[in-house]
Amino acid sequence: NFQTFSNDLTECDREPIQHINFIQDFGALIAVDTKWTVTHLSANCAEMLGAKTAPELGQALDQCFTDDAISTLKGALAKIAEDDSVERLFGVDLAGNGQLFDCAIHPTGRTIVVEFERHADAQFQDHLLAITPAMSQLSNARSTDNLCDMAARMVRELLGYDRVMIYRFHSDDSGEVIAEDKRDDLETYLGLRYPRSDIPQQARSLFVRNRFRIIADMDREPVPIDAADDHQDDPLDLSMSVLRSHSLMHVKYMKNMGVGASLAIAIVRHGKLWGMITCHHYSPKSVPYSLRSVAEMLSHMFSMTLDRLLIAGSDALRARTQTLHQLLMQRLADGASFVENLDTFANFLGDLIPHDGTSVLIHDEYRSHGDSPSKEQFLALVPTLGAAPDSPVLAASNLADHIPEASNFSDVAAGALILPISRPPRDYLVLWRKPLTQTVRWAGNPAKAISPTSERLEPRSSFAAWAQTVEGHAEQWSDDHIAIAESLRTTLLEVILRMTDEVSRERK
Ligand code: BLA
Repeated sequence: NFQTFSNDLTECDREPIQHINFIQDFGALIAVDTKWTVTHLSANCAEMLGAKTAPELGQALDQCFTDDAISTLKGALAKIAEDDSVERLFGVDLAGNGQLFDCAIHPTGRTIVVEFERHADAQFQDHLLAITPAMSQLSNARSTDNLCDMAARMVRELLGYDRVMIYRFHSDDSGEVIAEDKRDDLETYLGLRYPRSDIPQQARSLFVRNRFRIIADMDREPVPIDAADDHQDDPLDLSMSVLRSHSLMHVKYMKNMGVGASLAIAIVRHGKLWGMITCHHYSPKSVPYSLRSVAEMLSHMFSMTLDRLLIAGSDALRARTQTLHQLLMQRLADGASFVENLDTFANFLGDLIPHDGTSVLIHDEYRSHGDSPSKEQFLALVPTLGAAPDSPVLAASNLADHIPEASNFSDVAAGALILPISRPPRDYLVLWRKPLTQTVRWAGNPAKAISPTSERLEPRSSFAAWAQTVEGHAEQWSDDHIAIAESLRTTLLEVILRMTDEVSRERK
């Protein structure tokens, strides 16, 4: 039942994931204080560095790392000018024994965190060479769809995961798989929706700060981090860590999906999570740090291109709105009746604002198209609509929540964009949207039932949970679309006003 989900959620939202005191075993971690004395050590340091060279808690780090290595690390640290920056170094001989490591270094409070993993030397140059062609291809994307398809394909080609998806977040924080490239034999997740709760609030905030998350092996035991005696009480903040182990809830979710390894890259726009690139592999998989860095650069190019395309899209929409204004005014000048031209108008508007039906109530005459209420059903709303002061556009994804009479037809038209087009409000133009549950389908094997009572930590039940939260709701109207409707309403008001003048002149 729904209530249990929301209890789960608060639990999830509270889990202090930045203080998970474990790392994944494909690397090791050392933390030092401002004097470079070791305060924390992951239990696998000796294994990574060799027993002879591994540092101990309370020891000065320069007793086991060479002076060269220490000064390289200090140099990288000195470059950090902004919060949440992490410097990376490739191929550092930490202990002076010829063993090379790829390192990430960052400060947290008064502590410095050094993470290192074995250097993938042979392929390093190949990884660098992959950048330029990939970047230029991405930057040439023609549309957001094209960009997302291309990015999914490219990331899969580059990193070799079994499935790469591009997710987009909606304004209610639910998510949708909008592009996918995968192994042929896997069922598709394209079109899959999932509720906001699948990525709890604190995980989202952290994801905006630390935009690259890898899980190399879901089944691997995490490695604990030990603290020196005088640091037992202050847990290391691993917000910006590269190696941090993940929440067990999330790992369970992934395992339930059959996923053995994953990679997630946040796509941030205007400081908010716009979406993410998510990779699944059905067996363990780790990717060298250098290659991960290339993927990260690609994601920056993705974000920049996305920004350009979205701005261009808004501009184009505004230009088309302008054309519609002109068309309307011209038709009116030609003496055409607005009601008679409803079809043309609705078609044009439908191009600008996706919808499933239209209604127009004007001078008590009702006309409707597509998925829309009957005249009687619509007239039942009018007292409530008319009671509102001369109001701008009303956008509802669930009209019945605002006007109970709308529940009589919410199985046909659940969402409404209502434009009052006369003063005082008496005439209306309405765009309708069908309930989402009728337009969005579970993208996986339709033979498997969707049951909200099955295990929650699984995408199918996740989809069912999402379907439950949107019951009776249509797709939300976007800010761009609401703005178009607002501006069109002004033109329409003029049109209707003139028509009304004409009618009253005729009557005299
Ligand atoms: C994190 N959940 C995430 C992340 C993704 C998802 C992409 C961030 C990835 C990462 O840090 O590696 C969700 N991933 C999905 C979904 C699909 C996918 C939906 O591939 C579908 C195909 N998750 C839950 C529930 C809880 C939960 C019910 O579904 C809480 C009880 C928790 N998800 C959860 C937590 C994190 C997370 C805590 C952060 C993990 C961490 O950084 O430690």
